Amino acid sequence: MKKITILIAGDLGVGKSSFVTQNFSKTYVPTVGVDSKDVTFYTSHGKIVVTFLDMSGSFAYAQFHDQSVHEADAAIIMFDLTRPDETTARLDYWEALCRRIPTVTVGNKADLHDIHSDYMTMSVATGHNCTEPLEKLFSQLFQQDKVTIII
Ligand SMILES: Nc1nc2c(ncn2[C@@H]2O[C@H](COP(=O)(O)OP(=O)(O)OP(=O)(O)O)[C@@H](O)[C@H]2O)c(=O)[nH]1
Ligand SMILES: [Mg+2]
Repeated sequence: MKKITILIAGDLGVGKSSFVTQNFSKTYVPTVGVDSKDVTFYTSHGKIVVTFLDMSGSFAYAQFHDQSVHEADAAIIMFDLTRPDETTARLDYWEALCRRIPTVTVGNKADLHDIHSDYMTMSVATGHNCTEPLEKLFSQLFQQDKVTIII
C-alpha cells in the first residue's frame, strides 16, 4: 500500500472540492481554509491512499499555502474553462508555489465549454477525464510507465 498527499490548488469556484469529494452538486459551498480528505484508489500497481489537501481559492486564506504545499507530494492546479481569463491569471502563482513537486494543470467544466486547450481538460460534472490527472501524478511519483486507476 502506498500513501501520498496531493494538494488541489486554483482559484475560487473552479471545482476543486467537487473533484475531491466526487460528489457533484450545483450548490457552491466555498471552502474555508483547507480541507483534508483521504480517498483509496485501486490501481494497476496496487492500492494507493491519497490524502487530498483541498485549499480555498480565496487569498484571504493565503497563510495556508506554504504549509499545505510543504505537506504535499504532488499537486493538481485547476482553472475554470468557462472563465479562462480570470482563472488562468494566477496560474503562474500556483505553479510557482508548487515548483518543488510534480504538478498537473487541468481546465475543469469541459461540459460547459468544450474548447481546445493546451492544458488537460476535464469535467467533474460528467466524470470526463477525472482519473487522468491522478494517473499522471501516480506514474510520475512511482516512476512507472503508466499507472491506471481500476476503481
Ligand atoms: N458545470 C460544471 N460545474 C462544476 C464542475 N465542477 C464544479 N462545478 C461547479 O462549480 C462550483 C464551484 O465548485 P467547488 O468545487 O466548490 O469549487 P472550489 O474550487 O472548491 O471553490 P473554493 O473552495 O471556493 O476555492 C459549484 O457550483 C460546482 O457545482 C464541472 O465540471 N462542471
Ligand atoms: Mg472548495
